[in-house]
Amino acid sequence: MAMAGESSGKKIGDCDGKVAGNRQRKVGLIYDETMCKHDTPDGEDHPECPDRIRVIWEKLQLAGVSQRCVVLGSSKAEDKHLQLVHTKDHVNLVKSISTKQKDYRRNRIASQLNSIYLNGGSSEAAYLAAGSVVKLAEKVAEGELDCGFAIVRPPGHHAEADEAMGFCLFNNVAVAASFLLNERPDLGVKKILIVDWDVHHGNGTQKMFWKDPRVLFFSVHRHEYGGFYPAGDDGDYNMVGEGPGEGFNINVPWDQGRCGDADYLAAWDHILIPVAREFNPDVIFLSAGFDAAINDPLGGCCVTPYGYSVMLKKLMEFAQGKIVLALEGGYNLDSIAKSSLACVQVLLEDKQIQGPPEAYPFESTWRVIQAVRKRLCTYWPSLADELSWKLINQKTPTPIILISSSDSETEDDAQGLLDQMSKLSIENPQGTLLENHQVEPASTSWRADLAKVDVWYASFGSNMWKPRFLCYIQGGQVDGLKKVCVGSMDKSPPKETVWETFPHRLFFGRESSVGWGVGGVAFTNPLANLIDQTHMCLYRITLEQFNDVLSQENGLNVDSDSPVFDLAALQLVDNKGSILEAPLNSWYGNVVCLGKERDIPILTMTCTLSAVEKFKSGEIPIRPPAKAYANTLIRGLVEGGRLSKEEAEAYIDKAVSKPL
Ligand code: Q9C
Ligand code: ZN
Repeated sequence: MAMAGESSGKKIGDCDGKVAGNRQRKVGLIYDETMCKHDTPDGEDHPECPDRIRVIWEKLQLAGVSQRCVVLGSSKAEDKHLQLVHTKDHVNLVKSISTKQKDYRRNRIASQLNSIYLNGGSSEAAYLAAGSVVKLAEKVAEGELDCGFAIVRPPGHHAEADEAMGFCLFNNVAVAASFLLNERPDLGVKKILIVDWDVHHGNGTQKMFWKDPRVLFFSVHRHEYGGFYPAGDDGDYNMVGEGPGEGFNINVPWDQGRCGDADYLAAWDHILIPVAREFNPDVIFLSAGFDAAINDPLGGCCVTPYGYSVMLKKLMEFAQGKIVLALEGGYNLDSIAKSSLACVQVLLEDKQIQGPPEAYPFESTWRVIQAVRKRLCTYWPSLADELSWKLINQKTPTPIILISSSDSETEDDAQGLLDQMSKLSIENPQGTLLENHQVEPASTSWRADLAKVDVWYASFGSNMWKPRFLCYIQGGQVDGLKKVCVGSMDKSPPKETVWETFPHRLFFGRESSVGWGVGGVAFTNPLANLIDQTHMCLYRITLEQFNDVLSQENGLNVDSDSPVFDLAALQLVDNKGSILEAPLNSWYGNVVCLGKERDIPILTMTCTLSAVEKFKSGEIPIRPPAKAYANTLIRGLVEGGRLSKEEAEAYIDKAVSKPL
């Protein structure tokens, strides 16, 4: 098209004297300290903090790259531009925040929103964030700049037409994309690709362009079957758009939280890049959150600055390199500064930075990529071919984080399980091959380390009865249980016991168990839901003790050289909604973090999601609990003061009779 063929940057003139075609690209940067005024009203710490944009700006200056860019002042968005994607009410609400005289009025508004704080600086920052992306986009579309990076906050991609959420007030990128399409038709921008690599799904952007074929929205994010923020089905790969927009919405939903460069680049090479080639955008927006970066406290993924630079480089092949980056999330200050620098160096076409050694995607990554390709291949023929067997065999086996069980012993042959585990090689995302039993040198020091960390062990089965749980700590046997426990190495009792209710489904299944005889044992659906409520008894114990409980439940020895569930595993699940699926056939191959209680993670153990499917299909039987087992649960609920005897019996009956 006409605009796209014109050379860019002619209005500003060559800044470094290189001839056109081989000249230094004009890279715009927008940063404004005013956006730091948006902060928590009470000075409380929050991951979405003012320093996020400061550290990025400082990094670019220290590295000497901002000096090679065109630095622009920020601009406030105009209401009519905001209203291209937001309702009038929403714009007015955000505007009104600064006029409120008192924090409590703002706090009231914020408390009705999902993951939002507000202070006196919030309105101005939100207007500047959106307006700055508009300004940068306009200059890039005009050709005054080649590309650019708007270092803005608050972020935008969760903000919906009529709703602020997920730290986002206005949807900065959506406002700017809509501005180009609707307010500046003279610039000839007819097709826009929005790439969202923030670790969270860009729900707001998706909805705003759901039926719009002019905007191809691509989001890659942690999804975990709807368990990761923003929870639900919106980020599913089946969400492809509607009406004229059908096929113009692409989600790549990771089902686990350890993805790194290899996984992201596989999504690029086998989904995004072929589609971008077919779509042939006039301009690209990048919702550049850096919370999939290695060491991000919310993301849990491990994309390196090198990974980001390669992903960006690949996008610059399209739209004549007209690409507008807008900061979204990213909460490790060091990681976001380094990742941002790597990206600006790509925009400047500096020499490619060095990366870590070649690694392979996870097996689950190939599964997701294949599902996405299949769902979208009618709209994008370049996705139609089956990926070659050779390609998808280049994979990292899913690391076995733990083999856990719930409150009842697993029926799997524990030694057989151990044998299988010892044969497996585990590769980490960086590609270093680790032999399973050499992951950690044989050591007894793990006990000392893990003894320093407390967790809440949330029991929903027989362990709710304290004497039964204490068997796992102090050793021994209780009524109805057909075996003796050895106890934990550290025999100190739980420091605290509290009861809580969680939105998960309790059910009973399997034919019989060694410990309790004929009848099912308790499981809880790893996924939360809005209807069900499961009572759980939380014991505050050390991570060392938690390991010993796990081992005993699995029939393993407690004097192992290495922990089953170590600090790294804790870090991986330390995020509400995280699920670790053990790829083996154990009954309770899944540890789920249910959230936190006074900043201490709450862990429970249950079956995998695939087992839930088998319970549903009848492949694994649903069975009422053995009598002795049910009595133990009831005693737990009654003696713990949680329910009356009648209530406890009714609670178990309901879990037994209600279909899954
Ligand atoms: N249970 C961005 O990265 N987490 N937003 C809230 C509540 C909110 C992230 C957890 C995460 C929002 C732009
Ligand atoms: Zn995010």
